[in-house]
Amino acid sequence: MTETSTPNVTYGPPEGYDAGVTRELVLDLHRRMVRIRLFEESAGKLVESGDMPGFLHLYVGQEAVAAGVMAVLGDVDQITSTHRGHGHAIAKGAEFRPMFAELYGKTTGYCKGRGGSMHIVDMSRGMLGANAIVGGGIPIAVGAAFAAQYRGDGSVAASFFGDGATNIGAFHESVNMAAVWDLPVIFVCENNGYAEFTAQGDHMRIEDIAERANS
Ligand SMILES: Cc1ncc(C[n+]2csc(CCOP(=O)(O)OP(=O)(O)O)c2C)c(N)n1
Ligand SMILES: [Mg+2]
Repeated sequence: MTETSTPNVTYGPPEGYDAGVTRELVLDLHRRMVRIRLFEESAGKLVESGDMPGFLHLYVGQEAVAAGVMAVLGDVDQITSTHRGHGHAIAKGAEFRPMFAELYGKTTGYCKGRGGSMHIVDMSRGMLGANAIVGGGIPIAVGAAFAAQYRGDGSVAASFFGDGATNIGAFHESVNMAAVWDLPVIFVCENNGYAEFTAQGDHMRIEDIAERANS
């Protein structure tokens, strides 16, 4: 019989390292991620079974991005999202019931059932909207950041978008205007390596997409 032994691995940061990450923050991040995963798995099964009408772009696997950003934003801060927007709404605090109602096209949904999966808005929490138009949320976030700067209330806007969206003209116009006007906007590129069915290497010539924000 072969003997197996558990390697002596120590988990966690090295001794003396303090990233300022508290137990409360870790639990908060975990809760946001688990809420997204639970929602997405349920929604996915409901569409597969034919119970829920329409089509969904799920956020499974990207939960940490929304959780990490939203954990440091408040209700006063605003976000714009993508066609894959359930996770952003949930991480910003959206409730499951009106989310599901929206996916079912019911009047009790966030947009009274008229928006559906790709247009969920929750203004009370600063979720300005998912967006079926790739890159469509980016200039909207710049507008929200301009409004925040004009009000002078110290709030920020964050825009989530995919690698593919950085090939859209509005992305380049938005980052340029935000830079020129020093706007309080955070651009969050969720690079999952694909724009629909096209691998990153086939739809752009650079590897590090952050380079696009340099100028
Ligand atoms: C302006 C526009 N062009 C094309 C499409 C079709 N489309 C839907 S999703 C998608 C790919 C988007 O890729 P990416 O931004 O990387 O987001 P991901 O789906 O990977 O999260 C495309 C081209 C669209 N919805 N809007
Ligand atoms: Mg992508």
